[in-house]
Amino acid sequence: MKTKINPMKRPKRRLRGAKPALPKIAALTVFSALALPLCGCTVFEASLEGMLSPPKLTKVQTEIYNALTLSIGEQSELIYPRSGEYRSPFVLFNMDGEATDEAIVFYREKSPNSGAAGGLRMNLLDRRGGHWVSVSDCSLSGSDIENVSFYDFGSGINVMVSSSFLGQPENALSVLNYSEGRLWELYKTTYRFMDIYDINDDGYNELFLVNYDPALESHIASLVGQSRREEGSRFGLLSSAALSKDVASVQRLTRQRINESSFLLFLDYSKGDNAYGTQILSCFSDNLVSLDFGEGFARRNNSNIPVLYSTDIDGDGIVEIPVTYPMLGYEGLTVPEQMLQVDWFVVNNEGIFSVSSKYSTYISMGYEYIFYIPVRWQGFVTVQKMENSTVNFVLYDNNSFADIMLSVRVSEALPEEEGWEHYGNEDSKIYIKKPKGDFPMAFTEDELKSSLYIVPKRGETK
Ligand SMILES: [Ca+2]
Ligand SMILES: [Ca+2]
Ligand SMILES: [Ca+2]
Repeated sequence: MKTKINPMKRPKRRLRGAKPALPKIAALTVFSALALPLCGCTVFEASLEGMLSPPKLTKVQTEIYNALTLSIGEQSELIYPRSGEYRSPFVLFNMDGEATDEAIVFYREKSPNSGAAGGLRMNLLDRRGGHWVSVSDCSLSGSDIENVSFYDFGSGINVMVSSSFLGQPENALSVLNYSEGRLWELYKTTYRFMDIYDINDDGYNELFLVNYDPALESHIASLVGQSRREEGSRFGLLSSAALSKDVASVQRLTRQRINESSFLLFLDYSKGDNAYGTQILSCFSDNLVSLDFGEGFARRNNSNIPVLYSTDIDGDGIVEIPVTYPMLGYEGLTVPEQMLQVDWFVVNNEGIFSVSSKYSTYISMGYEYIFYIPVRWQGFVTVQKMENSTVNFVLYDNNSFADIMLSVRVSEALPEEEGWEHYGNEDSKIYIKKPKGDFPMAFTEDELKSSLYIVPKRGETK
């Protein structure tokens, strides 16, 4: 359910809990090495791994730690952010107009008076007269720091701190800046999905957040950023919109530019129970509006098809939205048994928004290729799954598989059986086999080239 902050434009998702337990042990070890009055047994509670390679604080970290304990005392535990670029309890970053770095330290109060709250806090230290001095301290929601990042949203550097609550789908977010010698909290919220992206192409990122509103029984999307509407620019909520009621969790955000100030946002989501959909929002002058297209672009997933997202599959700047249907002849089977056809829809923008189907395709299991089903095959040809990552495109006649039109195989080497030809460039793992003889539905070479598209490996361009 939970999605982490994406430091830059496109997601680099991290699995929750992927970080091993080492950092916490390390935190205790750091603490016990510096906090002398602790009883000796703490050291022996550390794992063997921790004892063999005790984390050493650098000179700067030691100076910062000493300045921190001067300010808050020693009854605290350093907290390691669980994901992202900054994984140390000591984060150094230049946050203001003055040229040297400031330090942020995350810690948890150990005082018995800290009550039911998580006791998470952050302390900001700056250099004064050649020494580190604690200048600001604030509490944070949640029980663990998930991610720390720095962004300029249009009015100087802000620090974003995400934290999680044990066993809850929400994360907390605080956006703060450091000016006039203290920390200011500019914005605070909870969220279930977040993406950070320059949604309106003004050169600065915005936050796109989704959270669940129990009163409305609906997920709400929010756009948060630097407002430039009035003379006094301000960081905060720009607009929000309720999403379709069947949103259970958000998977991914994709954007399409319409013109200078208008954009379409495609929010792929799970409805639960192996059903997926896409919510489209328009964003005009930073105003989010949910668009309703009735069916909601329903799709299923099974072991015969990769997970599909809204994406610009043909590189023309227009986002295509996937919708799945059982292939001819698979309608009566259960979803796990079905071969699925994927139709891709686009939004037409002619005064009012409407949608239309652009392509019908078969997508290979590992997303190695997209087969664009030619119009003259539609309604007549279906797909038969064979062994060795092979599928046959076959005529479907009288409720049964008939003539094979084309076979496509994904293979590291040329298949041993006769008739297979390599298809595509030299890196391609695609082999094809065409039927012998003349069929009315057979492909010409040109038709084949425009139908069978090899998906570039990651890192390659189209
Ligand atoms: Ca500075
Ligand atoms: Ca922007
Ligand atoms: Ca496209």
